[in-house]
Amino acid sequence: VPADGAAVIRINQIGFYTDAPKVAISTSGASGKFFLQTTGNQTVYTGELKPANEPNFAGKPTSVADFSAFNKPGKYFLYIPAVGYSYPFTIGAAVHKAVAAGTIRAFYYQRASLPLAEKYAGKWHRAAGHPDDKVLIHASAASTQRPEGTVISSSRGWYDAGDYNKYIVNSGVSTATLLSLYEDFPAYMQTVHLNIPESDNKLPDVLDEVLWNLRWMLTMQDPADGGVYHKLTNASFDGMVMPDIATAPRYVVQKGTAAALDFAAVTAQASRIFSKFPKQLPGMADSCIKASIYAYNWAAKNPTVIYDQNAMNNQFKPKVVTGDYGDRRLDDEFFWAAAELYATTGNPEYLSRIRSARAGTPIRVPNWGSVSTMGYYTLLNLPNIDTDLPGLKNDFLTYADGLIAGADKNAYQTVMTKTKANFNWGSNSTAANQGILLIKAYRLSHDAKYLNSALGNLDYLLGRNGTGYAYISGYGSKPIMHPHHRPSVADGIADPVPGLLSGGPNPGMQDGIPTPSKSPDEAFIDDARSYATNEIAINWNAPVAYLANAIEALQKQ
Ligand code: 9MR
Repeated sequence: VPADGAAVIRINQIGFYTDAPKVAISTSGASGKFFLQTTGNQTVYTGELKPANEPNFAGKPTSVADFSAFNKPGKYFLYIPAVGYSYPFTIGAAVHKAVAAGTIRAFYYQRASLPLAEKYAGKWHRAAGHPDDKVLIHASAASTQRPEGTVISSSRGWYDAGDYNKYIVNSGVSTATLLSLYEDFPAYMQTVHLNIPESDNKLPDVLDEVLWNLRWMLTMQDPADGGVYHKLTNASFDGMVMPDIATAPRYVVQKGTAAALDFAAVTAQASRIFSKFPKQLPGMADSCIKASIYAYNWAAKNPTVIYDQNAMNNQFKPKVVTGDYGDRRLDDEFFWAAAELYATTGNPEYLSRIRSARAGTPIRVPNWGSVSTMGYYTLLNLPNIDTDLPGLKNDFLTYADGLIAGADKNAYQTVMTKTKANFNWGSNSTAANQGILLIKAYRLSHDAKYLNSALGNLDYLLGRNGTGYAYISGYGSKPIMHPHHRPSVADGIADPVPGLLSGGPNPGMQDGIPTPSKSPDEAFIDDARSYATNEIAINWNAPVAYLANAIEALQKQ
């Protein structure tokens, strides 16, 4: 038996729910029989490999091992005689519970301004980084009340990614995704224990984690006018060092429309959710909705302030060369903010703005720069949505149908592997965000095809893919080991910080690091220098946290 079965057989390395679809892919294109065996090499199921209708992007045929019919819990391997054995996996209930919780715990490891105690962080305990209690107003952000060089305090928050900066646009969409996870599955999220410093209080842990970032976000609003600074950043990226060693000056830079609107959206949503916890968080819901309206009104008065880092650097010193998140299209941000404000306040003025914008605001899988569907998600949860926005449910399900059409034909049998266009910077977050959209479609329709397709994308992220990696650190038999993540590189510990989703295949090679394959879904390298394929980021972890936890929640019903 050849020894490379585990490399050839692409399978969710964690496992399968007892009664859910169970599929593995052989990249050898082998035909003939496959066998499901126990760890004691007893065959419990025999099936026939079927060729996939389409080759993979590299032009190679694959074959499909479908063992959905087998539903006895246990630990198994797949065996294909010409190929060998797969990695082991589990069939049973709650198979993704641990990895799902791990993807939220990952946010704890991203916390700025806090030492990570061994009690919570395990071997990845570390000193606090970035107190951010003496942050400078950058020349681009100077105002009469806060001239250049004014010192403000803006501590807490999550580090954005492999770098140590804090960007409002990206923070907004990440925080909102975790808040939606709670909002959509409150009962299940009560059962998710994260072992974080606040775990003993009366709030669900996911909300405690969100608060670490939300409290930072609130400090990014200029109290004088409601505008929101685009980011809190060094002038340039730190070296690959631990956060407490990274002590370069920190700035808040110019206010912008996208920042104000993403801030307005997430604070409106937070207000709605935290209003349910008045005893635990007195005043929080109130502060959030005030901050939200203040920011929205700033944006309405300043609707076209694009964050253009080059233009800023031509005018102001010091030059800032960290991530820009410079979105040039803002109608979707207006739409999302109006949707959250409408859902929280019921003010019909927001509804009329939503109604007049709707035709020009297509449904699509969201990302940090395209957030209209974040708004649709919230609107679709409203009890009177059929009268507020007639036809929206139908439009949404039509979009979801388009997403899944043909997914069962391609080489890996997932929505993600339908089109090459899915593979750009942060492609794994596309897989996760498609999964969220499909979960929402399932919640609207109760049609299992959407849930199964969402699960297929989780299978994709955990190993049924073009590289054979399980893309979440710390989980699976072949997890990523070298993410572009400063603490994971600098801490001297072999295992990377766990629960982090790698950006994933991206043939763009913006970092100049060659990948072993140029094929879109294989253009990946588990190398810490490869920030274009193997960085981690909060806006990638939040959707996989939603997807994995939602799937766990729905398996229980
Ligand atoms: O996720 C962002 C991606 O969509 C952009 O193409 C890329 C280049 O601008 O930047 C990515 O975001 C990075 C951010 O700018 C800085 N922190 C790390 C982020 C992930 O790579």
